[in-house]
Amino acid sequence: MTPSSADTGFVPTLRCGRFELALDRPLVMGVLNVTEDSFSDGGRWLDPAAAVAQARRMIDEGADLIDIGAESTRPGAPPVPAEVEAERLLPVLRALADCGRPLSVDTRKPEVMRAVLATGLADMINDVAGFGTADAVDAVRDARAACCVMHMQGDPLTMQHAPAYRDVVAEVRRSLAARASALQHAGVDRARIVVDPGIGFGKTLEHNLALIARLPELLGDGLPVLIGVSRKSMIGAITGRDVEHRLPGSLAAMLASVARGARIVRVHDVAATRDAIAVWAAIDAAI
Ligand code: HH2
Repeated sequence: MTPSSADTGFVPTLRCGRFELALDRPLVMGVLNVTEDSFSDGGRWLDPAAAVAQARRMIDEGADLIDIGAESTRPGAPPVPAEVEAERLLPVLRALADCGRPLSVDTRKPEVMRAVLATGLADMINDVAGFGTADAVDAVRDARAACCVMHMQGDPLTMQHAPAYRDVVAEVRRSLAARASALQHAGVDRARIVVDPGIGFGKTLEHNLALIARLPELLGDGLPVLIGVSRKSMIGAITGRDVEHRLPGSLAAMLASVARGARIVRVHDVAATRDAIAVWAAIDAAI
């Protein structure tokens, strides 16, 4: 069951750059990694023409948004210089200007945020570091883009060394609420903010499972929740499957999240995700 807006008090629409997104059904965000080394598809979409074709394929399959990233955040990933990141992102953004879907940019560097926002084509900034610096907040405050505030303990180089929490759900919730209020304090409209518990970012399998199982607690602050479980190592840990064979497990975790109130799901396999949500929604509507 999806908690209604009356139950949770969250904002039913998201202001997202050139778009206003109704959050009355789960939205599918297709992942486009313009990288050499992403954990599941590194190198496949590094060529701008291949990246644009993949984005258009995901749109044909029913993606509601496209999330474009040019730096892998898998555990241990080496940082990509800001200029390289921007050089990878800008041609793809420009080529997708007329694609009819909001374009999200997955970056944690304020200079990259500024470069993509200057084009007017970045409808969301997805910061896996959760806008934790004054510079990142400053980069987005006067824009129209939505802000996805993700929780990460540590940074990608070291985050999986020994993640530790007393109560992971309470701590993630508190941290996301604090970052969201810092953004609002700086002038970002609340209707531009989504939060994400950051599955796999400085978390053990048990932490990830608790965050999904207790996702309704994250809705308590009234902000829409985005979640990414697609192909992640938690799916591999449970099923024993390598990264190419994690779709069934990913769909199960995605549906468990949607059933607990997630409003945007970040996925690599758009068509399969749309089908799974359609079946879940049909059953949910029959109650
Ligand atoms: N996961 C990844 C990257 N960005 N952003 C948000 N908001 N939530 C997530 O769960 C999330 C994210 C990791 O997945 P992927 O982009 O496929 O891999 P890589 O970081 O190796 O490029």
